[in-house]
Amino acid sequence: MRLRRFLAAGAALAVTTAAATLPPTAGPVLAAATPAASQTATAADSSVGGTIVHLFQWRWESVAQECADVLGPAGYHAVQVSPPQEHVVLPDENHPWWQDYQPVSYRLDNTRRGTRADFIDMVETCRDHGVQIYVDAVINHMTGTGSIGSGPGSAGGQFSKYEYPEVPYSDSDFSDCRRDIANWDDPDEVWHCELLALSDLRTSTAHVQQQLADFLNDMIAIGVAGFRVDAAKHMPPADLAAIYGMLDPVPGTGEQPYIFQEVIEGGGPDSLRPPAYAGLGDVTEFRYHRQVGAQLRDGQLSGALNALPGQMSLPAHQAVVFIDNHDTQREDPSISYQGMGSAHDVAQAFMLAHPYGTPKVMSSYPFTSTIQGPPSTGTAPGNPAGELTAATDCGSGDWFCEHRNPAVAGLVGFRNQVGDAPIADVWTGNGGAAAGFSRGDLGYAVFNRGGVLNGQTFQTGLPAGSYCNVASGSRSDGDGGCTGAAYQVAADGSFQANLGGDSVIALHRGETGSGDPGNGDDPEPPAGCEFAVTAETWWGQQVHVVGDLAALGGWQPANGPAMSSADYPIWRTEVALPTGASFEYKYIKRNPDGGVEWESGDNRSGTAGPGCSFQDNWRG
Ligand code: ARE
Ligand code: CA
Repeated sequence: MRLRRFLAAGAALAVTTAAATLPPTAGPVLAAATPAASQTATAADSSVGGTIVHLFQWRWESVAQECADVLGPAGYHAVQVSPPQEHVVLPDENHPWWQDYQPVSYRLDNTRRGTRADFIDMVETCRDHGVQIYVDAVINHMTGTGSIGSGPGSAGGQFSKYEYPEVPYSDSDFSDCRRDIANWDDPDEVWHCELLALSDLRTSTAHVQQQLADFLNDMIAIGVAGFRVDAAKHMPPADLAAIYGMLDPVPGTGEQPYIFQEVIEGGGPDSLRPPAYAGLGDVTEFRYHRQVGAQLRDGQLSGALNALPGQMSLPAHQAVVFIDNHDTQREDPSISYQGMGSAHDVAQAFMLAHPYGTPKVMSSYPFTSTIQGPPSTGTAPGNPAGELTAATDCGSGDWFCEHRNPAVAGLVGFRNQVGDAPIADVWTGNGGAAAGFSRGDLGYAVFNRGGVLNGQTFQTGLPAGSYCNVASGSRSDGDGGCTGAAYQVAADGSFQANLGGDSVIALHRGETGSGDPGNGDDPEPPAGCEFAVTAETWWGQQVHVVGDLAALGGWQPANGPAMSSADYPIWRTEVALPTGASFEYKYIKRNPDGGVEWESGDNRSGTAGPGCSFQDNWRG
């Protein structure tokens, strides 16, 4: 089934809004944007974009395959890909992922993710499957002072700091302030001094603007439909307006490219805050990660609901929201898939079901050091001498592929189905750890970050019928059935369910199907099993239970449910497991840097059933 998609209207609309606030140099932007804006004007209130997934560090051919196999069918709107231009190569640091953020030239010929031909094939394959490509555009700077001072870059280009003959840029194309930003409250420094010792482009000049526009237009001509503007906060809005004004419309759609800008809200003046950039395109809303993400992590679902939209810095139609991104999951692993396991799925599902902002799903790989490059077959991670492993092989453990998990992928379809229908029937329970809401009369979703809640009644706006739970891997399979659980909505719109720990139930009109709990099409309600282990830890360590069932992380340390230390030294959690299932498990201690300590000895074993409870002592 082809799912309904959103118009990517945010950028076009936002540019028009900028009319009043931009300096005169912004004239061309307006002129270019007016036709697109009028076509989409009716979308003003519903112009939040469709779901973006960040396939962090994936090879181009893996992205293409994923568009065909997973993203198109699931209803993802766009992929954010890692920077595609020639970059520095840092063998002495084992090729960290952040090589890509130090451009050497704007050639797409040879990055560790593939060739220009691979890139073109990706854009076309994804477009054929209804998925757009958004490029992470590094346009504030070139290379930094650090482990490498000169070329060649990944495509063989020569360079030294402030000299990039391939573009070409020379010394005068860089800002005069040749030192790190010291005063982060001073716009002049933030815009014109160096971020992380990276050579800062003089983005106010016609020459630099032309090189940047040529780079972006080269990708637009290939079919790239949008950009994440890296470090946008480090460029004056007027410079960005001039560059955006030089961009071509996207072939095929004729619309201006979708733009969202990375502006991390800090303590500085208004000119450095997200609203100052929102007139030019959408903006990353870091409060979502910091506040809503933290509340979802901490099981405060009602708090997360209450924060939206009032505690955000941007209106919904200008905000790009995310639970974590590639930077935050390294700086603050407590809100990331690696740190939270299945709880992160619940958090991303909540983001997708809620109408605030354009959601960006994170898809990442496990790491033990924050600079570690992507998985490769070489001796060092990300070593371009070895091929990056195929990211589509999600079962290998090299890549998390959290965007494929049913609670995430299923909720992308939910979001497409409910469109801009308003929130209604808000319910909170489980001491605030669970919350649910309707989206008009088109869908209903409920999220639980607390323990098992049996026999709960939920009020929806849905018509009576049998609905598949799209968050548990269930989809209409063409013959009118659900492949997994189904729930029966009564004539008054209510349904009854047992809510597992860290679980999501999402029902919508697009995925109805026969079968209800007990009709044979549906498994028995899950059993809430208690795990308790006495384990001494040092501050910062976190105990998880890991086992061979999916709900126990499938033996992947990063996916095993986290345990609570409220009764330290006894760590506890309750996990919903399939009734009757026999399983094996162990406890692990996870260190803040991602390192894992397994307990010794054989695997433990158990069977899930009513009242199941496992009391253990850590085996050191
Ligand atoms: C690396 C080394 C540096 C070295 C540099 C040059 O780590 O020590 O000086 O190379 O040799 C990424 C990595 C960096 C890496 C860089 C270049 O994260 O570690 O540097 O690539 O290879 C600010 C900016 C924001 C920026 C963050 C990181 O405002 O734009 O800092 N985020 C983007 C990307 C990053 C990327 C870059 C920019 C550079 O998402 O992945 O860096 O292209 C407060 C402030 C924020 C500030 C934040 C810093 O919240 O309000 O404005 O963000 O602190 O944490
Ligand atoms: Ca700058």
